[in-house]
Amino acid sequence: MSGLGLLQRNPYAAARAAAGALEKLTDVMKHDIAIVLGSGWAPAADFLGPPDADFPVTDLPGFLPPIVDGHAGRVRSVTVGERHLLVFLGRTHLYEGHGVEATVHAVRTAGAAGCRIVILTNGCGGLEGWHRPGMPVLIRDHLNLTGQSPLPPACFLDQTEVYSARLRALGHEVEPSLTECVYAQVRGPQYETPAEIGMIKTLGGQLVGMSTVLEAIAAREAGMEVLGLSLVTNQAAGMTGRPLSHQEVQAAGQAAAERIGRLLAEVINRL
Ligand code: 8IG
Repeated sequence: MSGLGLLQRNPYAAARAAAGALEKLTDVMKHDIAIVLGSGWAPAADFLGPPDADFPVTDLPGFLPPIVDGHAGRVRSVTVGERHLLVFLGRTHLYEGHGVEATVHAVRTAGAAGCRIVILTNGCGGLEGWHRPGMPVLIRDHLNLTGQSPLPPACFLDQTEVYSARLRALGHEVEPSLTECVYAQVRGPQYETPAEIGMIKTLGGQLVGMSTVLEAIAAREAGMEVLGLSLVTNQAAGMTGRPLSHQEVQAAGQAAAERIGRLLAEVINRL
């Protein structure tokens, strides 16, 4: 199904249309918690429980097929106790060039489907000396370095607590060793130069990646509570003396799959 014209003309109507299609495909009238699984996190989906429905995201109007990752581009509906989870395996990135509306369509669809909580996950580079590949980190706050916004003109959204303190506290309960960091979203698709990493550090960024921030803004606009979870898959450019490798990034995700899958499942159990 396409629906890409509507997405550009009226992204909120497009989200309602996608939520309508989701209801038909899943037979679930209202979902409760949305989870977006980014780089390295897709294998964690299996720890959330067996899906009641599992289909390509392109079965929903307004969604694009994935351009990276074999595993990605699917949607699951998973029932855990009384709650219906809406799980997106993979996401549309800003660097794909389809615009901000396409990058936040999953979050807006989740809001239109009834979700009041969204868990945004990603793989990222770590800027702190103590960051190691395979380390999960809670997002405390963000830097929007994309120069873009998903919001309509003159929508002066409050951003004093984008990443819910309540949900971060639950994360600490589940895993006391979790730290909190500031995540910076850049457009990509190129990784940073060492000079750009120096700039981001000076600005207060501790994690760098190509997702999450615009989605978190759209989620707050929709009134959802946001939990941000990053998986450090590599040390940021210039920190190791070696170039960044996409293979290394994927290997870190594979190695951490069980740990971060259990972490996600435990957090969801406490929501
Ligand atoms: I995974 O080091 C992953 N995504 N911008 N920089 C940026 N994005 C990333 C990185 C990184 N690692």
